[in-house]
Amino acid sequence: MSRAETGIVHLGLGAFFRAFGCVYVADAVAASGGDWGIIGVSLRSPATRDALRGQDWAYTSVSLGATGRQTRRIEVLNDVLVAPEDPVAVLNAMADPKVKIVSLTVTEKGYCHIPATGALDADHADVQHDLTHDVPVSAVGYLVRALQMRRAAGDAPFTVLSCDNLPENGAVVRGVVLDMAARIDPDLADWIATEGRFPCTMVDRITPATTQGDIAALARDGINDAAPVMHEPFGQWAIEDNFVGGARPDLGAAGVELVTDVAAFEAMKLRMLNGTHSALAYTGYLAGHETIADTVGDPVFATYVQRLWAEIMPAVTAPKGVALPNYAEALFDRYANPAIRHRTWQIAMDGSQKLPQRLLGTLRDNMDAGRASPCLILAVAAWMRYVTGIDEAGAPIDVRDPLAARLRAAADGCDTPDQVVRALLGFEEVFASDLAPRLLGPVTEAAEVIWKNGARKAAQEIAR
Ligand code: CS2
Repeated sequence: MSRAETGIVHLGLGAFFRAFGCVYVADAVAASGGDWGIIGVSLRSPATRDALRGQDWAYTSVSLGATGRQTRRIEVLNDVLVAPEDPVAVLNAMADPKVKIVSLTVTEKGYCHIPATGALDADHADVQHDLTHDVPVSAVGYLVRALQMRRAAGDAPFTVLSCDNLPENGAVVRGVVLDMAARIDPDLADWIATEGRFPCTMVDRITPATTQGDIAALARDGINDAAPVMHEPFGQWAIEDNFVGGARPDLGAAGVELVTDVAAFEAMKLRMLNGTHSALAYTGYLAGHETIADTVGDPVFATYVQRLWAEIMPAVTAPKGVALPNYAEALFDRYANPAIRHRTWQIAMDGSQKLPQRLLGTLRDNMDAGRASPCLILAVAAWMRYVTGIDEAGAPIDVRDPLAARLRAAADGCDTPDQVVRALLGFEEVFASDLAPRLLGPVTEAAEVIWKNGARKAAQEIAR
């Protein structure tokens, strides 16, 4: 079968989008046709491009169930560009009027926003660069400059489809794009505001990073692929059906839920899945567990995560037709899937960008309603312990976070856990200024237990 012509440019071609969005688009094209081939863009490293080039951009998607695996060849990519090598090629691809959608998985920090507020971080070095150069470096800059080219050519804008784990991700990306555009050319910002479309989405598929061991295991079975993607069988994609000119693949035929309001799905997923993922990542890592499956295989954390859900559910409005306890039950089974080796260290990355939407919003709602949340509080304290950069055995932790150096420096200046808590609550990018004082007492109490007895014992004490 010949490949579909390109209709989508995707920014941030990591394992997640290849295991998720590409598979749905391939299914939609198989069901209903259309020119919805994808040009992938790596914003940093050439590794994926180098691995896929020799295999004509095709790769294997490996679905890992608890009782066996299924492999499938995905042939929906038409090219992979590496932005730092040839940024103009990326802009030209995005400006091509045949491209109707520019989708993004650039992780939370890729939006150059202030996590606690959602506004563009105008002091961000990449933003500063992009405001003064025609050839950008940030994803936001690429969107703005490519939209500027489309407007200058008299073409319609593309739909911007954020697929990152942010609440109202469409509104967030729209906000940062309009803010940057307004600083460059207010008329451009007006045009984008009127003509552009930024549907919100909820994306869900657990996709651990592919390891050399995964590649070798496939090769032993006769599948030679330099860049396969490994993922759980489950997948859920809810999208607000709001595209420029209605132009999109027949995603409904691929099982995507096209809805008028995605907010309830997003809030449920961010708080119940990503919130507990982060809580288990920090506590589990400190307790010496390598993966989420190992962590929930430990009875202490199996109880801890159930208690977390009990704290979170009152702060979640269920989307129509969903029963939250059933959703939690299904999540537990997904976490326990032994075939998915999702490292706590991987999920622990970029906590400063994740905490507000995953844990702190829920905590705020619970505090406002007078509900205690000791398990969520423990998760915040465990994050603080984690970003000190030293684990419970005294060994260094490789903390990956855009604020890692500043967090570490702040913690290094402290002698006691209560000082660490006070110092880290002072990071206003993470903790809104009205929230920090309310968290001080309970987080200090939890931190004292973690520092003294370790995260596992602390979880055991709370989640009895
Ligand atoms: C995880 C997510 O790495 C992380 O922070 O919580 O990537 C999670 O696996 C996905 O959102 C699941 O859909």
